[in-house]
Amino acid sequence: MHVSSFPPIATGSFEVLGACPHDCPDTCSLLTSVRDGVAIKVHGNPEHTHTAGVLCTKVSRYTERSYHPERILTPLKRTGPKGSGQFEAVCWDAALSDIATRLKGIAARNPQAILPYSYAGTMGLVQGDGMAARFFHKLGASLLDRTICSSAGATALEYTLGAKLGMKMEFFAESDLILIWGSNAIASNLHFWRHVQSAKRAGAKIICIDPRRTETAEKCHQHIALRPGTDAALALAMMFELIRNDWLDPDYIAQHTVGWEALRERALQWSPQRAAEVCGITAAEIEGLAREYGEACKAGKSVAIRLNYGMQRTRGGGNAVRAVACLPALTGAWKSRAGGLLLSNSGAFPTNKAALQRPDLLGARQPRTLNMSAIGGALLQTTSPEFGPAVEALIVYNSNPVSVAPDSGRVVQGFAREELFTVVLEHFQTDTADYADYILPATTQLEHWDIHTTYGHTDVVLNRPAIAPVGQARSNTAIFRELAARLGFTEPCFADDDLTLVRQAFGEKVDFDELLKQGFATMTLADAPFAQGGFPTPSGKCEFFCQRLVDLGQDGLPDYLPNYETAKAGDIYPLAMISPPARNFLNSTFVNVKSLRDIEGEPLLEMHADDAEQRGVVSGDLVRIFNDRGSYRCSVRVNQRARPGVVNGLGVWWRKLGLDGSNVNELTSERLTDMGRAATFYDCAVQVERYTPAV
Ligand SMILES: Nc1nc2c(c(=O)[nH]1)N[C@H]1C(S)=C(S)[C@@H](COP(=O)(O)OP(=O)(O)OC[C@H]3O[C@@H](n4cnc5c(=O)[nH]c(N)nc54)[C@H](O)[C@@H]3O)O[C@H]1N2
Ligand SMILES: Nc1nc2c(c(=O)[nH]1)N[C@H]1C(S)=C(S)[C@@H](COP(=O)(O)OP(=O)(O)OC[C@H]3O[C@@H](n4cnc5c(=O)[nH]c(N)nc54)[C@H](O)[C@@H]3O)O[C@H]1N2
Ligand SMILES: [Mo]
Repeated sequence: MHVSSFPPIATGSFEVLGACPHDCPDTCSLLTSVRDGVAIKVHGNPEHTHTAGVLCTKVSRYTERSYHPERILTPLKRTGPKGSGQFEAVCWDAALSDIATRLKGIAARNPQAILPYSYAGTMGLVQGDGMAARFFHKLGASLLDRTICSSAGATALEYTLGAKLGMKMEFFAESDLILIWGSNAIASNLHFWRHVQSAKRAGAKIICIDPRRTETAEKCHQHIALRPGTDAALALAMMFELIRNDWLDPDYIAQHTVGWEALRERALQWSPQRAAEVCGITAAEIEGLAREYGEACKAGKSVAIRLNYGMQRTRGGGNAVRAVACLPALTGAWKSRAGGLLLSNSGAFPTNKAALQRPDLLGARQPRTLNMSAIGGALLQTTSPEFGPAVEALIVYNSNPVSVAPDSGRVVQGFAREELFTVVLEHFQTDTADYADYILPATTQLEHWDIHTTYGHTDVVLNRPAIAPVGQARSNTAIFRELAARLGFTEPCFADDDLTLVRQAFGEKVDFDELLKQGFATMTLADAPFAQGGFPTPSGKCEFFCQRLVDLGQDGLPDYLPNYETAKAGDIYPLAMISPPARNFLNSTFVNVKSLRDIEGEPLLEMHADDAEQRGVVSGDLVRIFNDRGSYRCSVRVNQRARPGVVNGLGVWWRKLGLDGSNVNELTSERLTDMGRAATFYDCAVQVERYTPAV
């Protein structure tokens, strides 16, 4: 039985329906078993088709995280130097009053000197940017460009298909051929993998395209281990082969696409031999891949591509996504519901962001926008006419930038500025919280209301609180409501409670009674969204050629853009480093949960035997990875997961739980992608040497 109540019931045993809050395409429907006010266990909801009663290892430990002995239980005020992690407990009233006074003083001079910093600690629309956005809009604070994860690919998809839309995840079970491209589904999209297994059992062929031989790659029929950042070259060479072998769908191209002649000309410059050089694979691999793809499409089979965000974290990430997203239109793969492509379906949700976030509270003001992927640089800027005022106050929630943002040497330097006033809303004393002037204890998903869209399946999922807040924790919304009151914001929207916010997220567009009853509501979306064309672009077609890009001074056609940092033998930094997710962490979340950290062991670099031999290192050795930005010490594992010339530094450890107080982002750069102004985490050249401790 699912009990709905707030505040949560303190006696008896029952199950509460919720939503997994994490940044993951799966957005599971959760059931929390509660006994006498204590959450005993979270399970996957068996009645939710996409969750199918199964949770990943991480989230099945959610109660361990919520009741963690190091959970922050009271507001904390800094007593030592920034970064030292020394704090004393203070009462809520003192903390909020002091914060309000500080913000008021800065806002009176220039509110743009205040910067909110948040990302996807929770994907909830309410604890994410419900009340917080209202608060910062009313204040007139700087806006944050949320680019740290997906904006290159998302922008590319919008330019090509018109929206973040694609195949439904469940139809991959019916596909005859699946390309898993830049995704480690077993680690980061587990519920999708189920559908791949069904397809495989029914005879489908599965091919993985990924520089790393991931747990997913090794379970596919074929793995193409290209160099990072070379996907556009591969896709263009596939087009070359599709053209040469007449595996195209001329009717679909004629009716539903724009720019075919120009794309054809571009693709014909990309022979498999040329692309093979760039990608570091053989021409035969490319020809074989194109043949599998082209012949299956030509034979009317269902041919699907699962893209994930792994392939858009390099300089040319946007162009790469555009190149791949052209393939299903060239072959007419969209005509089957089990064919086409899926990067994200987040465009399917009729979220009323304006009602939640109230940008109208800005009035006529147009604050500047600062890019979260270059936060180190932004914090180190002084006041200037181009930049505007130096950042004087930083309010961080749902994010751990000192761990996850690139070039952490600069990020740390920025956070360490003595005169910067920093408030961090957190569950734990993260690397970021160590630099706060105030840490405010936030509730976890078990303790607050929220409502979720997803970027995998197409259901809205509701989260009810299962237990009362732990310690003195308050929800993000409650904290921003309190601050709004103290700053004298009197608009009625600052009094909206969480359930009101939950309802505002979709208004009448979602049946709220259905949500309350079953915990989720399914969006209506065509099964084969582009079978008859109908792309939501300005032309109504799939835009191989995109005039909007030309208007921005960019190439209108997808092209291969080499990485900023192309590592070659003989260079000072001859290895390309990627830093994909560790399976048992969720970005930097869960790194402090001991049972999960024990599975990961220690910070790890995977290296190919050839590269290891040249450096005289063997598995288990400590190594120093370095480039001009910094250095990071970790343990090396010499294995087949790494291809020659590429090392895999699995992410994203807390700096203070690593071996030398740093993590992999010590090495990554603040440079941005071609589209979407996104981070280029996987465009990073390094050198590796055996670490010998000084005696
Ligand atoms: N367990 C776990 N699950 C997660 C996360 C996590 O940290 N841990 N993160 C979540 C988040 S924030 C996101 S955004 C999503 C998606 O998260 P993603 O970061 O897209 O994660 P993956 O699906 O692992 O895909 C990354 C894959 O891309 C590969 N890759 C790296 N560079 C390239 C390249 O240039 N080309 C190609 N073809 N492949 C490349 C990597 O080796 C890796 O296997 O997953 C979410 N799920
Ligand atoms: N090198 C490298 N760096 C990466 C990546 C990579 O692949 N390689 N991946 C990048 C990607 S894809 C992403 S999305 C970013 C993710 O970056 P972030 O969104 O910063 O993600 P997390 O590291 O999970 O940190 C989220 C924090 O929010 C807190 N939190 C969770 N729920 C709540 C809440 O309700 N209230 C408050 N106040 N806090 C809450 C958690 O305790 C946690 O510390 O990292 C990026 N960084
Ligand atoms: Mo992400």
